[in-house]
Formats: sequence, structure tokens, C-alpha cells
Amino acid sequence: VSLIPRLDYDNGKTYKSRHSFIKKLYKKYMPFSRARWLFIIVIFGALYFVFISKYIFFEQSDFQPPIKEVNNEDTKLILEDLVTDPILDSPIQVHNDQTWSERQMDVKKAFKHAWDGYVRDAWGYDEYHPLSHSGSNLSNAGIGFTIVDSLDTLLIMDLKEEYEHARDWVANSLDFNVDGDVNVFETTIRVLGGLLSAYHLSGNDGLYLAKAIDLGDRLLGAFSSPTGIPYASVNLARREGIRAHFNGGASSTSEATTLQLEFKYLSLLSDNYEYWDKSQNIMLIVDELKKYDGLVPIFLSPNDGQFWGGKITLGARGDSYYEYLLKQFIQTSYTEYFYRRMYDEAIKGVKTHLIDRSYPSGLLYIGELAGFGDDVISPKMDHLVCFLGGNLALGATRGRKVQDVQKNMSDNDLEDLNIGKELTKTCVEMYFSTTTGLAPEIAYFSTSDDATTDIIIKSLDGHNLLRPETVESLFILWRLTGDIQYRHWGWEIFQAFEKYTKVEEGGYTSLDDVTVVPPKQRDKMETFWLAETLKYFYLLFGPDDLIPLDKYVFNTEAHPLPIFSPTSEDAQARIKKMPN
Ligand code: DMJ
Repeated sequence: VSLIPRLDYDNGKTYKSRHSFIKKLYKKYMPFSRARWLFIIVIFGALYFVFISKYIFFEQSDFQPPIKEVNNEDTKLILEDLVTDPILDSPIQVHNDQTWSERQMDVKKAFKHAWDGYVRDAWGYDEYHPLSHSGSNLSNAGIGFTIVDSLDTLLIMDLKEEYEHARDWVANSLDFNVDGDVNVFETTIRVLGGLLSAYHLSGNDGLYLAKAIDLGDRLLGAFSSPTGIPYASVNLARREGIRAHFNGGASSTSEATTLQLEFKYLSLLSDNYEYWDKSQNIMLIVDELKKYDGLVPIFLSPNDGQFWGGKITLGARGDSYYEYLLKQFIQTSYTEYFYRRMYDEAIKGVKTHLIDRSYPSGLLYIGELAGFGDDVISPKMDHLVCFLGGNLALGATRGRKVQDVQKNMSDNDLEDLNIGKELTKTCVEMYFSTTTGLAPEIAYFSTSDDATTDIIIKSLDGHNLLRPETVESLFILWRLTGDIQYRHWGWEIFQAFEKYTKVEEGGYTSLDDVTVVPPKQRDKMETFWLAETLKYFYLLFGPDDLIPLDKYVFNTEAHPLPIFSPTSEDAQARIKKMPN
């Protein structure tokens, strides 16, 4: 006797009377017994369960941490989520080398296109205006910013003829004895940094060192303030510092604290430690100042050595302060823990006070604080902040491949690396979310849970100046993780620059508004397009042993300087004297 009732078993009149027609159809077209039906249901049920459980148990590692409210407790939660994120473990070199080297050559072609336009229209001028086919100077000095900023890129790209042309200009026409006021920071990172990098990459061509020493001596004039914190500008011929004309004469914090890599390397090469001492003195002063969990306001007064104002940002006027804390530690082969301590304090402050996620997708961004001690994050992020993704990764791995050092990385390192990766993804989104595929200068992030887009671009913030920071982070993350995604993103971005910023007759130019197609072109090619953006693209698509990250530290203008072991007695004595 079967315990399973048959499907055609009829024990109710109601059923029979109401459904006799259906029953007939059933009998005719569904010849399965109830037992078979049950069997089929059980099998499909089991399959369904396997499918669902795969989704529940396996797909969950891709689960995005939920968006959290803005306050310190929640910031901690955001970070806990990040620590548990798996490290990218895609195998290194999953790509077709041929394709990437062709793309690298496309970058070289772009560089040549930009360079040729400058040579034809603006040779010797600081900056190039490709639409009006003209050049201009950043001050009344005119010291060939574009040429000197490009020397090492010319060497790295092996553009021999162009390099010789530039070297001749440096040898015969570059004169720093000019009665002009130049910005101390810009001249240090672009011109002094450019000369020092060219000196090293050219195999110690003495021309560059002589020029670097001459310039370094003139820049020292800026340190003649009561505290030794440099004035914002200096007159090159008179060697006199000039106070800023605003904010009570305060210098930008990032500007005063982003001279050290260049000045220290110059000391090492020239055996004159005045550069080292003067630039280091700034850091000793800043270390003593009251900070907000390692975060600093964006102005610093040369007169009283105090911060001025309270705004805190990792964007304009704040950015490279944080960058150089880490890079000074790297430069002397990770010997000066003084800087690592300051860096760690600052990054802790960033994690506690500045990190948040946007709605609806939960993009991680670094906001700003309007005042010292504030805890309400302004959801504004400059494109400049995008350097931080690569910087965090560099600090977490010390320039080594994640796969090689993973076992020895602390929770803090893993957290830094993951924040670096997430922030870089957000920066890439700043490109991909616009109609041109190019990022705006400034983005705001949605803070309300009914928002439909994460990124908001205000009408005056949509310009693009050909900035390098996102490509810089893509390059560093590619080198350190080997995740091919970073190259693909870089390629997309490069193509968007090609499409909208290229000037057919020569050069590339800034844009007015990346949200409009076609975007209106501005008439200016910033020197960092050649010194940084194109160099980082070239390195991103090139082989790993071209300027390896465990041997070089890039200054903030992408000029690679060698990481050195401080073997000279003078350098050693100074490093020993540093507090911890
Ligand atoms: C460059 O001069 C440097 O990267 C600097 O640190 C920030 N601004 C520009 C590029 O955006």
C-alpha cells in the first residue's frame, strides 16, 4: 500500500465538480504520479538551496560595508570593516605585455606632441598656452619651468634629441640671477627637484648639480624670517624672502613643509648641510605645535611660528605636508622614525576625523574640517587629495609588493592599504562619473540617504587642469599590488585626456568644465602635465624595474630621487640627533 496519495485520487466532490475540466487536462498532459512530482520538487528545492547558499555564504565577501553616520564612533566602524577586506590577490603580470608596451608608446607620443608644441610656440617660457601659440612666465623672473620640470621625463622616456635640446638650454640660457620674485615651494619642487632628478638619472651630469647649488643658495634667502620658517616667495637676485600678501603674511603649511626632500638630497650631493638644517628646522617647529590628532591647519606664520586659521584639509595648501612626512622617512632608508611617528599620528587623525562614505554607493572619501577641533565633516574633496591613495599604500608596504610583505603587515598597515585602494577607486569614479570621463577639480559627496548620485560637481568646480594625483596613485597601487585593474583604469583615463585635452596643432590644455561635451578648452598646459601626469602614465604601462619604488622616492612633482643610506658622517649625526 502506497503511503503517498496518487495525484488522480479524488476524495472530494467539490474538487471534482469545480475542477473536473482541469483534472482532465492534468490527466491528459501531466502523466506524472504524485510521487514523481514530489521527487521533482525535492530535487529542484535542493538545487535552489545550493544556489541560494552559494550566494549567501560565498558572495558575501564582496559585501560593501554599509554607509554610516558621521561621528567618531562610526568612523571606527568604517575602519573595522576595512581591516577585514581581503587584500587584492590577483596574480602579478596577468596581461599581455605587448599591449601595455604599445600603450606606453602612446603615452610617449602624447608627451612628444605636448613637447613639440611648446618648443615651437613657447621655448624658454615657464608655461605654454597651446591655443594662442604663446608662452608666459610665472613671475617676472622666467626660469624655464617647463624645460627643467621635463628633464627627467625626457630621460625616462628616452627622448634623446629632445633631451639634448633641453640640456643645451639649461647650459646656455638658464640664469637664476634674475630680479624676480618666485614662489619658494613651486621653484623648489619643480626646478630644484627637476635639476636634482636630472643629475641622478643622467649619471651625475655636473651641469645640473652646479645649477641646483646656485638655485638652492638663492632659495635659502626665504628662510630669513624670525623663526626660520620660509616666507612664501623669494627674490632670486637679491636672495630676499617676501611675505605672502594675505592671511597675515602666513605661508601655506604644505608649501613650507614640502622642501625637505630636495634640500636634504642637495646637502648630500654638495656636502653643504645648511640646506638640510634649515629645512629640517621647519619640521622641528611644526612637531612642537598643537595639532588636532596630527592634523594641521593650512597656514603657518613665518613670524611667530604658529598656525594661522583653523581649516584642515588634505587638499589645497595641506596635501603635501602629509605626503612629505612619509617620504622623509623613506628618503633616508626608513631611519628617521621622527617622521614616521608624525605620519602615523596624522593618518590616525585622518581616519578619526576626515573619512566618510557617500550615498547611495558608499564611496570612501576624505572630507575637510572648517575649523580646528570641529567634528562636522564637509563632504568636499579636491582632486589634489587623490595622491593619498598611493601614499597610504607606500607607507603600508614600504614600496615592496604586497605579496612579498603581506605576512609582516600589521593591522594598521592593512587598514592603510585598504583605505588607499578604496580612496583611489573613489578618485577613479570622479573621472568615470562625468560625461567627458575626466575628473573635476573639486567634488562634493552626497550625505543624505535619499541621494541618487554619489558625486556632485558645483558649477565653479568642474575645471580640469591636467592634474596627476589619481594617475600617481594608480601607478603606485599597480606596482605594489599587481592588480591589473589599476592599469585598465589608467588606460581609460588616458584616452579621455587624449580625446578632450589634446590640441591638434600641438600641446594639451586645461578644460573649463568636464561635465559638458565637448568641454570648452582653456588656454594653458600646466608644467606638471609633462613632469607628472604623463610620466606616471608612462610608468604605469611600463615594466616594474623602471624607477622601482624600493629604490626611489618621488618628490611631490614626480621627480624621482634615490633613497639613500645616510653614510656620510654629517648626515648620520643629524639623523641621530632627531627626537623620536
Ligand atoms: C603639483 O605641482 C604637485 O603635485 C603639488 O604637490 C600639487 N599640485 C601640482 C599638481 O596637481
